[in-house]
Amino acid sequence: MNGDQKLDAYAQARQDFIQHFPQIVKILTEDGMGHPETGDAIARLKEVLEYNAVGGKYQRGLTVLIAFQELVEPRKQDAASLRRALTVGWCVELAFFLVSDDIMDSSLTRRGQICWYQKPGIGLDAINDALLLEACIYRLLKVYCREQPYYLNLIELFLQSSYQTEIGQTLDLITAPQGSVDLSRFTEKRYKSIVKYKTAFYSFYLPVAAAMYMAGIDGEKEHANAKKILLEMGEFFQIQDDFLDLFGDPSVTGKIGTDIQDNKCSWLVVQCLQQASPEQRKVLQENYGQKEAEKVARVKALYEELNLPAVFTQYEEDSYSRLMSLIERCASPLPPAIFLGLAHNIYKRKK
Ligand code: GPP
Ligand code: MG
Ligand code: MG
Ligand code: MG
Repeated sequence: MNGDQKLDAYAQARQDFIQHFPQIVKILTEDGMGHPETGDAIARLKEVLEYNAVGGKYQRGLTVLIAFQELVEPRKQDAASLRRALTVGWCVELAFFLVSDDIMDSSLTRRGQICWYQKPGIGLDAINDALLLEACIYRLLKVYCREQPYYLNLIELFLQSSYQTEIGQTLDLITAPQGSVDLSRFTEKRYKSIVKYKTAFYSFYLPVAAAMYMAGIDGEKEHANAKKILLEMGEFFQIQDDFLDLFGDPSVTGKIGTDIQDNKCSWLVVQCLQQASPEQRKVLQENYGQKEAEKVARVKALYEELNLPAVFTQYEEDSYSRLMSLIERCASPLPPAIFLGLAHNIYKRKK
């Protein structure tokens, strides 16, 4: 495939993916909608799905579909198999973590709109909405994949990935206690553990691993190799997310950053501490983890003094080369294109 055809393959997959959403909503709501006892709850679920599952990049969900198409022989890609791949993609995309993450991070916007819990009349009821979204994953898997030999593998994969994300969120939260700035907590080592668990498993390993199981690839060695590459990509993806939290354009990222206010162990603060003089460390100590706009601006100015945007650009280059050599070494027996396509989508991203 040349570059243009590759682009077309992505554009086509994206269109198919988005077009499958009404079917997802239908399956999840058709039995309950007219039900005298639960009809009102199902109507709420429909609203939750439509507000929270659409409008993102569909990076995770599309990865399932594209990896599936690359792993399965074309003659075995019948309409029903493709529908299952689309559905599993939507299972990854349901984003139940994002709804609760925004509550925990006191965020204001996501995907260019107000966070669900910030909507008037929603508030902490959003916690239950996130749980409903999680339950939808297993309802969809049951409807579409119950008869498949990989059904149990998929269920275990989703359960395991969710657990790992929750462990990651736990590390993220306990390293960022409200109102207690302790800069010694923000080490590179802690940073790597947080991002591996909160982001890399769910956003990178899960979608590719799901496609592998669907293609009948369930060997430990194959999964371990893919995981090595995907966890590295996930770490880089979260470093970008941390960079964009402060230096991205909210009209492009669709979200207003909160990491400084939230006292987060962000890649930026870890880099800052590695370079800061004792005076600069004091500036950080006095201004980090607080909501006042002047304090946030002071931290940003410190990051700029230390040239962290340039440090990030350099890091991005280095990380890209490391990833390319990792793909050369570990992709086999999977086609490297799966990983190269993903890398292509995330490097130099602005959202
Ligand atoms: C990572 O941190 C986000 C999460 C752990 C939510 C996970 C969602 C998945 C689908 C895995 P973050 O709080 O920096 O994310 P954001 O910047 O998007 O709020
Ligand atoms: Mg967040
Ligand atoms: Mg978070
Ligand atoms: Mg973030």
